[in-house]
Amino acid sequence: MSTIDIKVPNIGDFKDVEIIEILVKNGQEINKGDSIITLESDKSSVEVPSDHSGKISNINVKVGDKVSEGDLILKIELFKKEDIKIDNEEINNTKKINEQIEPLEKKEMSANLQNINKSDKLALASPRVRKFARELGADINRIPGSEKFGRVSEDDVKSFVKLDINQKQPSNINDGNQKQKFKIEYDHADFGEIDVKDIPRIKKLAAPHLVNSFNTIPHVTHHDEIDITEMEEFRNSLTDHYNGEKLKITPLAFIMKALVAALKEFPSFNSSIEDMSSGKITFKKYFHIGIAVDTPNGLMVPKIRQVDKKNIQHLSTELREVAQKCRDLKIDKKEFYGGSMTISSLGGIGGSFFTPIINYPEVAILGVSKSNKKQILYGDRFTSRTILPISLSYDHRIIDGAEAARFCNEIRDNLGKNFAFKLAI
Ligand code: CAO
Repeated sequence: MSTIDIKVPNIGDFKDVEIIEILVKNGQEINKGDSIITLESDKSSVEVPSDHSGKISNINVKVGDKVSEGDLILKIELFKKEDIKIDNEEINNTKKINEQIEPLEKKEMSANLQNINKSDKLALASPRVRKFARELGADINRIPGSEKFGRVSEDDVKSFVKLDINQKQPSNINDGNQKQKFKIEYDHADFGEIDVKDIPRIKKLAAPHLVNSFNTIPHVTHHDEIDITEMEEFRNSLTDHYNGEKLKITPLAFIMKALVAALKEFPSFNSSIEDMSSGKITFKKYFHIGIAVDTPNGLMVPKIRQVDKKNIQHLSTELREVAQKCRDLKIDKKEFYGGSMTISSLGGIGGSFFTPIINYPEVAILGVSKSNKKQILYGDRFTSRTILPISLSYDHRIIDGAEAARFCNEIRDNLGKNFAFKLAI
């Protein structure tokens, strides 16, 4: 079986442009002309088609990579001649069937929604329609296409979004599309010079998730202060066994460990609720902690896996590497899924206390602010201690205030009086 390279063709002005979608998977069979990736420049986006039919054997690029003409996209194993014949017959049959089908009625679309949600099919759609769906926060692969070969049109996107909102959201809840509801009655430019820019893509993608979390979960935020004097003395005393140099370990590694020890005592914080009406809650037995990472493209929340099984130094190094991957847009999408609870740390920047938004469908998030030295009454005299402000936002549907306060006490003890014991686990 012969293998062939599929490279970026000559596509006009598109040089060193970002890949925003990979439309195929390893092992997938594709036909000549099928779209394989979407590129997006500052001005527009374009789908790159395959110039051969065959089975994909190796995808050489990932979302976020920048490519130009001639760069290798993927390799495909060419079909044998008989396969091509069968393939063409199938296409002809599909064509005939599709030509007879009327565009789907709304009712049918609603029923199909359920099936399509479960499948992992990749949608056929033009770059303009894909962009439109992205702007509305809709996953194009979940939208039933009413055109030939199931191609998704702009009207399909509109119907899907309307149905999705009607099915999932009570009518009195803000769907994030406030533009029509609260249109301002003046123009900013009337008051001085202004500059209107595009909202970065990652912020646009995150927006519906934040709005959904804020609107769905009744948040309460519990603030506390933790005395981490001994923890900080210990952290600053750590040296490399081999060269005797000071180890650079982030306080966040200790906080992750303390959080996981608390999650073991309070399993309801390591749970997820996707749909309250189902009456079900999922308890997770793993400890993958999400860390909010500030990047030039917007906030990302990758997971640090199996925090319970890793030591402080390992966690610190892994966190640094994962944060860098996010900033370089080299992180795989699946690293954003499957978390226990999230930590949002502004400790390296500043401030004391904030109200973090829960990373839906998780049920709590720990906000960490900058530790400071404070004079406090310690025993019977004032002394200087290092104090860490924390802010725990929790889902009040499932967690009561008293439980949240106890959970914070547990974190406090794990970073304070119990910390040597807990870290040894
Ligand atoms: N108190 C005091 N100092 C702290 C601290 C804290 N709580 N946490 C970290 N620091 C110190 C670190 O020790 C480091 O000091 P040195 O340079 O002297 O070693 C410095 O602050 C910088 O830390 P950092 O922020 O670069 O690294 P980190 O490991 O602490 O955090 C990460 C990593 C990815 C969480 C961070 O870089 C980041 O992106 N933070 C922003 C997250 C965010 O935006 N959250 C808000 C989301 S809205 O909910």
